Amino acid sequence: MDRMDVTETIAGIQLPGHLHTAQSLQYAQEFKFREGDIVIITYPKSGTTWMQEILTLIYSKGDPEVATSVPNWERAPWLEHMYFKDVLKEGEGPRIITSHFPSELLAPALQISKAKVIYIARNPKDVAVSFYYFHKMAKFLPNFDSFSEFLQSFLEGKVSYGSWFQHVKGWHEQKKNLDMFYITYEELHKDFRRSLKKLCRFLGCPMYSRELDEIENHSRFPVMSQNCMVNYTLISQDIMDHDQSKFMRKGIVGDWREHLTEEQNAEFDKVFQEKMSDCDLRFIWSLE
Ligand code: PPS
Repeated sequence: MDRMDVTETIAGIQLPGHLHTAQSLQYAQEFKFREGDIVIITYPKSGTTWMQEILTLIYSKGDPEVATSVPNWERAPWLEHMYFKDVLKEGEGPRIITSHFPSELLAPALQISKAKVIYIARNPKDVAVSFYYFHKMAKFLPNFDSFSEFLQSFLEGKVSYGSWFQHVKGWHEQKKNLDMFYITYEELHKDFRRSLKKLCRFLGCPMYSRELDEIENHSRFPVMSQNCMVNYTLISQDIMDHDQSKFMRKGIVGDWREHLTEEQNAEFDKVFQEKMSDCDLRFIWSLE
């Protein structure tokens, strides 16, 4: 059977069978993290690829050689993907592992390890817009007839990878139990240099100013969007159709303003307030 048409389910969350199998999900749940591992955790479309690139560049001291010659899914593979076992590198430097799993599936294993966790959150209105376009281009995700239909499912948590609200709240609660660096996509935008320095301190990686310059330069959106090792143009058109939408689409904060109607925005705010009332996280909705 074509895995493009298969959906896997774990903990009530649906995941594309093109990337996940029952075995890969089992393997991910049993995975033993170890001291030195760095785990990037995100809800999709929150800045995963950006962070994969930043980490690659931190460990190469700003040299773009690896970032421009090895695909991101090999440098920082997704724990739950079916190819994970085969590509996880055992060599110099830390193992960099990525995951979209919610906290209930991964936090227990991380708590008994000394792995470092980097969680990136993005304001959910921009996540919804980015995810909608990703559904249009990624042929392994379900079709939605309109943005409004997608938005409804997103707010109800009835999309692939589950509820944004549960993901963000669940991981935020784990801050106290894990060696975690929590950052938002918007903070990276607002003050990249400051965010980068904080991240380097968390990782225990001192950097010279010229190395920070190189990292900043090579992880800028215009540079990354031309890098075929991160822009997914290496993937065939029948799996990711870049004519529908680019993977590196806009890379901005506040694009939701171009997409949500006043009614949709009011409905979003209502659901956000209800679901986040027990959480003190604050999001940046626009940089203007
Ligand atoms: S995925 O599919 O979960 O791995 O996607 P993810 O990488 O988390 O998110 C993709 C969005 O991140 C944007 N992006 C960036 N923004 C700013 N700067 C840089 N360097 C950058 N790299 C990726 C990418 O464009 C997607 O956002 P949208 O809003 O769709 O443009």
